[in-house]
Amino acid sequence: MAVISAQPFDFTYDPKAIGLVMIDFQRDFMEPGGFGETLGNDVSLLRAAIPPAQRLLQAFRVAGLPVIHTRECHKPDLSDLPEAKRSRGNPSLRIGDDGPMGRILISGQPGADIIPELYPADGEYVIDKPGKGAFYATEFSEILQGLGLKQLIFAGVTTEVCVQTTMREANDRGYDCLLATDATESYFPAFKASAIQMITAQGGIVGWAADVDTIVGGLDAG
Ligand code: TIU
Repeated sequence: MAVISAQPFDFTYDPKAIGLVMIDFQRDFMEPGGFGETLGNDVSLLRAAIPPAQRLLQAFRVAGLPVIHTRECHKPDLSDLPEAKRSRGNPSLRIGDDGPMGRILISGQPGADIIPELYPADGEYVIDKPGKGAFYATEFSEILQGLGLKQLIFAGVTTEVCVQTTMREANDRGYDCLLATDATESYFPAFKASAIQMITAQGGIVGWAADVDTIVGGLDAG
């Protein structure tokens, strides 16, 4: 077993059973004109996560370790979009409406794709998910089992929504989950800080947290 120094204590992992999960680094959340902005958010806040996420992704690629990307999006016919999700709140454009990057949060549209800075490489997994969590109504669980993974490193947006939801789902399924604190961002800095505290409190009730340089250093040593 190898070790990454983390909060609330060292994260121990099997170098043959660790994978990187990149949550929803999509244009719809990260760029103007997409879903995030229609909800009233300043999407520029998320961009700080890009350089650390690039370093983390590169480290996994160099090490030849598995990478799984997710995208929150819906089928063009909206058959996987609950009315409760479409009608929630008061966005300027709803899911499925036409926007400057194509239809909002719809599979195959430019806005639903991953930003060029973090675009998946050949051989990496890409999962389209209709919910906030990556396990609901997807093949994520089967992919993790097929790869034999036991420990997961998480990056992505937004910290307290899709990242935290997926970490909680993974934790309940028996995975050790480590959040890369500078490779995740929220539209609400206070929520990001609180999410990290919630995850690591009570002896790591949901998981662990460490910054990218520490994680990459731990991978190199492992
Ligand atoms: N709105 C918000 O903060 N997030 C989402 O709707 N989805 C994800 O976090 N991916």
